[in-house]
Amino acid sequence: MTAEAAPTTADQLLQSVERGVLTLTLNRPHVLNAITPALLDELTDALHEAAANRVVRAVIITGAGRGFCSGQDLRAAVGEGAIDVGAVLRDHYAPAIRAIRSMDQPVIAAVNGVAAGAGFSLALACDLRVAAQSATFVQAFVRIGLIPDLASTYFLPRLIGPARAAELMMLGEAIEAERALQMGIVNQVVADADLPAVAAALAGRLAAGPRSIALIKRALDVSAANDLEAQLAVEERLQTEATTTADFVEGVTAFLEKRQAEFTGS
Ligand code: T3D
Repeated sequence: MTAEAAPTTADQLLQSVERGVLTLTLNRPHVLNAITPALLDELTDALHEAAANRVVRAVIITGAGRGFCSGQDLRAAVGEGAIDVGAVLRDHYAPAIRAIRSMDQPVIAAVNGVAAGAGFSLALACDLRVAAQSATFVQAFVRIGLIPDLASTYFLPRLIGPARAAELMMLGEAIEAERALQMGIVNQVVADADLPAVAAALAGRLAAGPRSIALIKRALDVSAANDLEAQLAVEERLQTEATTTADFVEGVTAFLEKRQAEFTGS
């Protein structure tokens, strides 16, 4: 298959595991990795499998070719005729977002090119975002008369504030990776050629980290909806859990022995 040929449904999501890092590559490069219900179902299944796999300690989501993800496949959407969009979102798209947020392992979006519409949302649902210099971000929904979905209206205002979120969503203008960095949408911008290695190194660091990374993810996820008292209670519960882990014992022991800790994620 050439890089631009339409992949069969069997290879629209590529998977590889190396040193505890699962890389999931959206593989529909001929449409800049536009998503379909079938692709999102595969992504959700892969994330659920990873969540239950102790070998996988971090996940990278990226795109094949020059795009990260151009959002809903508009050709497929039109071709399907009178589709029940609500059902598609509920049954095929929302589960992928829930899978990312509910799994213990941290998920990194390695944004290799344009992230448009639901592709932007997908990146926002991840824990960390690393972008290639040439990547662009566009809340494309309004351009075609839609509202942002796949939880963009949840994640983006929390990440950058309601005013900036409204600007991006209502105007639908593309922003460059550097602007996304300034706004706090991405954690890091790197040279295009360096993106795979930088994302792999970051994921590798997380994969070698302690069990408490999963607990930090849980604490951060609930913090936006909690008041101070509720969040103090969450910390009390999760910190108690952290102190029961083998990694806590290893972390303290390594400190006292003046050596590098070797965490197992347990
Ligand atoms: O229906 C529902 O379920 C509701 C849910 C909606 C969620 C959404 O995500 S709505 C938003 C959908 N996405 C968009 O509106 C973005 C559409 N794409 C673009 O605006 C542009 O393609 C980009 C800004 C992303 C990139 O522009 P550019 O100039 O770099 O590339 P291009 O030439 O426009 O695209 C390259 C090819 O990919 C082209 O195909 P061709 O002409 O070479 O055969 C283009 O048609 C195709 N492509 C890009 N995006 C999509 C797409 N094909 C289908 N669906 C797409 N989303």
